[in-house]
Amino acid sequence: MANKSQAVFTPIGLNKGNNGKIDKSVKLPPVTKKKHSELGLSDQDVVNMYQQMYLQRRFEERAMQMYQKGKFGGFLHLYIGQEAVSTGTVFALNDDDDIITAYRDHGWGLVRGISANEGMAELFGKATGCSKGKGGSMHFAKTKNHFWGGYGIVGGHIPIGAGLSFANKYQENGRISTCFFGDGAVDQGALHETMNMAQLWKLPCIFVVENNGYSMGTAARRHTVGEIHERAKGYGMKGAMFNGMDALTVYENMKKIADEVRETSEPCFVEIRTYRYRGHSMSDPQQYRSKEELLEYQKTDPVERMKTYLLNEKLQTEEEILATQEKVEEEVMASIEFAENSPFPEPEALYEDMFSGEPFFHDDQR
Ligand SMILES: Cc1ncc(C[n+]2csc(CCOP(=O)(O)OP(=O)(O)O)c2C)c(N)n1
Ligand SMILES: [Mg+2]
Repeated sequence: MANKSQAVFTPIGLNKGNNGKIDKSVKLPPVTKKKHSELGLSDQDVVNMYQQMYLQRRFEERAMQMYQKGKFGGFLHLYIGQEAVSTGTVFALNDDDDIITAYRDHGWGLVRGISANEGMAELFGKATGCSKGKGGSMHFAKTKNHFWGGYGIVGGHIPIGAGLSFANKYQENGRISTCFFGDGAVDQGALHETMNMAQLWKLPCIFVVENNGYSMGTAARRHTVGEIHERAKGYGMKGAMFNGMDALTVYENMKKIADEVRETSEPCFVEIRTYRYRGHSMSDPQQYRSKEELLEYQKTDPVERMKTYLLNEKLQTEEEILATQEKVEEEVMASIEFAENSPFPEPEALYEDMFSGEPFFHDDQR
């Protein structure tokens, strides 16, 4: 029998009591050195990217306040810190490429065309929301814009992401699908079953792990073995890993990968390293990480970085940036008023949107 003193236990991993050393939960690789023009982005594209990221940030900061004021309940998982991933990706994809994600979905919805009004009303559970007030924070969706929404079961939507690319391949429409999920989903059986099938059937799908360092209160290095992006090898699948705190880096890599997946009709498995600044959800006291760690990552803030880029490259002046910020602020404040003044769904709405056609069983069962 092994000597008790040799037994190795998982460290508690609080990043506390380690002589002030900051043990980062995810190591960020370097960002791109290329300028936007070298990446094929216009000056206006970069201005738009900043505006989008700032909208995602302010929308969620206000949503958090509204939640704290008790304006709405349920779950609220904030994407703050991860905005470069959604923004860089959406600018890299075609507008009709499919996107599906997990429950941390507000940023994705906004950048894929859900208005601040539709988003805020959804949080408030109002009929004018993007999911008619029946989805809430975790279920933003706008299928018209090929945004298939947020899903609450960890890893549960991964087969659906592959299903979307199966449909695209079957219809030979030239579209690809992208399926985003957290580091907490990489060890779910659904991921492995899906990756096996996707590689076997050569589905044009990009599987993307947004590794934000934590799955609820458990650091990635404590819940998963090895390097996440290396899982691709087990399926003979192409893989990549890059920095997700810089929208230009995300754009550069996602554009290259999307072009290749479209061209070859073969899947790819990608790990994007990022960081969430807020707790897992609103009820998280964040005992599992130190303030110092959070501050370290905030130094690489994606929204601030883009603002600095605009200024350094002389794409906009301080005044112009301020004007953008004010415009966004008005949009977000107006969305709160819109949400408050909108009606709740009628009780009958419970029976709507359950089936793609008319429900057939009501009459049959009488
Ligand atoms: C199948 C399943 N198990 C457990 C949960 C509870 N749960 C909700 S979120 C979460 C953590 C997921 O973390 P990650 O995938 O890293 O996403 P993140 O919250 O970091 O965006 C867990 C375990 C769930 N929703 N579904
Ligand atoms: Mg995570």
